[in-house]
Amino acid sequence: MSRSDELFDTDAVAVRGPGDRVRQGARRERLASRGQRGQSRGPDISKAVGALAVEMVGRRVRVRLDDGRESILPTRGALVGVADRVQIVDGVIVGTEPRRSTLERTGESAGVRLVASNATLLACVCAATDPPFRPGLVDRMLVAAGAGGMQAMVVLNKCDTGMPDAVLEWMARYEALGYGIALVSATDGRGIAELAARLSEHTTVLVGHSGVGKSTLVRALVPGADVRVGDVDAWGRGRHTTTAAQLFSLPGGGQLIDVPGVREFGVAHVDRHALRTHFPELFDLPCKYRDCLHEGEDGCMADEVVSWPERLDSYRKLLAECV
Ligand SMILES: Nc1nc2c(ncn2[C@@H]2O[C@H](COP(=O)(O)OP(=O)(O)O)[C@@H](O)[C@H]2O)c(=O)[nH]1
Ligand SMILES: [Mg+2]
Ligand SMILES: [Zn+2]
Repeated sequence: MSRSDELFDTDAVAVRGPGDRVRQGARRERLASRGQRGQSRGPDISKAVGALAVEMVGRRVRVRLDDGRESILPTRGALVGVADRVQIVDGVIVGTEPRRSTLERTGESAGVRLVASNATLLACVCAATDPPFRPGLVDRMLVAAGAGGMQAMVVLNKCDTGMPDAVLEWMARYEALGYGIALVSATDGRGIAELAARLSEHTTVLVGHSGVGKSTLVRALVPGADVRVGDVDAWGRGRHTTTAAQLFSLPGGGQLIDVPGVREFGVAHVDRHALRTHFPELFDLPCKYRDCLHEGEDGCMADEVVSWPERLDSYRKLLAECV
């Protein structure tokens, strides 16, 4: 499987490089500090206005103020994700409030990327055949959800085009592992009302391979939503894509974050000793050593106990990538 870095449809996502260096807004910050020569103070946070980040627009951020007004603002020294509560001083975003969750993925060359903030649920959206169902990609997203501090579910979209047994079997496995599942069609509407009810208590981030129908799902769940992500071509790349991520309010309650599709989802930022905690079937295995990493070492019981060898393969593959 290729791990080429063009993972997201657009590059317009916040980027955190090696050593946590905040690159986003770095140039702007340099320019700004040049213009401020002679001024010794940074932004006066006591004068900050709070707002909600609702869309990434290139390197700027659309924010919604508490009175409902919206504005597209630059950032200075702040790494912002959609659904962050931001602090604004003099028309510039200078900080974010503490997050309740952080969805991150590792890019091949650009370090760790912030996909979304403050989601309580990750909905991993898949299709059975177009594009093909990829359990390995699902597993990565479930790990990223667990590591970032949110619940996770798997949504099989495009059920109007058929539900192959092999895919239904995978969905049943995820359900048996304790993840929520939903079988839906964004185009004929099946399963959408039930899904909306389940999302009503959450800020949900929709993630999945390009072309699985995330944006179409947003339109089905939020009638009239102004989804700005364009069509996808045969390679799953967005055309006319001007936005990286967008937040929507669900009519029945809850919020939805649409992010551009991924072809890969790196989780190398996850601690390798914590990785097994994001695979429910690896809890409490009767291995010889309590801190067993389940690599099949002496006294490891994983190969005998775990029912789905594909999941164990998936775990070991990720383990090899993790720090
Ligand atoms: N048959 C079928 N096609 C769908 C469904 N949902 C989305 N599509 C189509 O799949 C393609 C990709 O959808 P899109 O929402 O752009 O995918 P995204 O890249 O995940 O945002 C579009 O041609 C959609 O019309 C569905 O439930 N059934
Ligand atoms: Mg989309
Ligand atoms: Zn073991």
